[in-house]
Amino acid sequence: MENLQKIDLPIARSLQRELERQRHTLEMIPSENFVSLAVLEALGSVATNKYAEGYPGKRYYGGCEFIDEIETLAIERAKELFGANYINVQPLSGAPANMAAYFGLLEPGDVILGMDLSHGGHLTHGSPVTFMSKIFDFKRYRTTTDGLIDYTGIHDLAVKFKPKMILMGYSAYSREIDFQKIHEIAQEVEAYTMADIAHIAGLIAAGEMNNPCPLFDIVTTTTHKTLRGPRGGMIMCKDQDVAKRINKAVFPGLQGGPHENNIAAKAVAFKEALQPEFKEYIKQVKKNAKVLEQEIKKTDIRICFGTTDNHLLLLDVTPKGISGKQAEQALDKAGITVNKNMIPDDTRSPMDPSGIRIGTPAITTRGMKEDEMKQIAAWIEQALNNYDNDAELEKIRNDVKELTERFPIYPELKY
Ligand code: DSN
Repeated sequence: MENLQKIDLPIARSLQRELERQRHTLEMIPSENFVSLAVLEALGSVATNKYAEGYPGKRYYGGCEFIDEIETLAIERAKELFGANYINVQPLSGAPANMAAYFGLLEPGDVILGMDLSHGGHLTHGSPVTFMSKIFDFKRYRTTTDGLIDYTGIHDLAVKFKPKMILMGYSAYSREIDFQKIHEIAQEVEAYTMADIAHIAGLIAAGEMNNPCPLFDIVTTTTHKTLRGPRGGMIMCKDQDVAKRINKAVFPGLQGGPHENNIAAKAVAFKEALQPEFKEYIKQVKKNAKVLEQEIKKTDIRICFGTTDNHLLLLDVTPKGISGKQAEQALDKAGITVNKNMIPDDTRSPMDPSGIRIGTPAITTRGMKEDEMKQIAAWIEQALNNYDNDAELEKIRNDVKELTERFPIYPELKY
């Protein structure tokens, strides 16, 4: 990266420090991952120079013949990966993808059923702090005390409010989803079905979780979490008329020129996800999450929703006498990166909630397996027990560093 060094040393230095941080800490935020060098190369490619408003074969700019090849490959590979009929790979990320879904199919004021934020829903699923909540009328459903999605509650809300859309898919929920049940409820009340599979897209692509694509009208996702691609979004549709409305909503409704370097990187990631090695990777992601669960169950930390069926765990750390923020800070000092998170019906604030969210996608990409998970769970327990003891946290940080050196990432890179 000599050019970067020559032109902009401060940025090169910050990038190098970020690279070192990624190398020497345990990245356990469940929505993060490490892309391959091939994905990075496509992201940093000349495709970033090209405007290509429109869709393959129907652009508003000349010179799009090779960009069309790239976008078409991304679409075809994603179709194969998810068994979806129609795909739009242009959304810039998950929130714009969800916005396009709402605007594509609904009118302002229409009712949408979405999961409550503290029960694992996403901000864009109707949190009152979002613009979308001012435009559409979100009714929020919850999980039961057993930690399962309250399907009966959803049915009751659907009959009562006659929503135009029922929305599944979560950011902090660790259980399997019964898409068939929701499909049936939606048919009864004549609502569109939408799934936001951002967190679990990689697990679905690998056949390790239920796939909504054959059943649901519309499926949105990001491409950078368990799917291990570049930061971006995507929308999948079952029927052509819905797909046409979605395409119009994405462009020209919400976005201008698509980021074609990003779309090239998505295509590369989809190709990688179609390989048998990716299925093995996802199986290990799940196994690792289970081992963490088994180890954490031996402590006084409470596992929300009872168990994990996917790549993440939502943990209530208040039995330790600390908040999620304190836990996040202590773990940061110990070299373990997580995020503070609300737990169901949290009585604390989002900036200082009761829980933390941990996940295995990134540490599994490094090659870590069951033995490392046992060690990591022990470090988490030790760090939370010593949240105010900097010397103890520093000791763990040194041990973490040693472990990460046995599982190197990006050895070829230097900024
Ligand atoms: N912000 C993402 C996450 O961390 O789960 C969801 O979009």
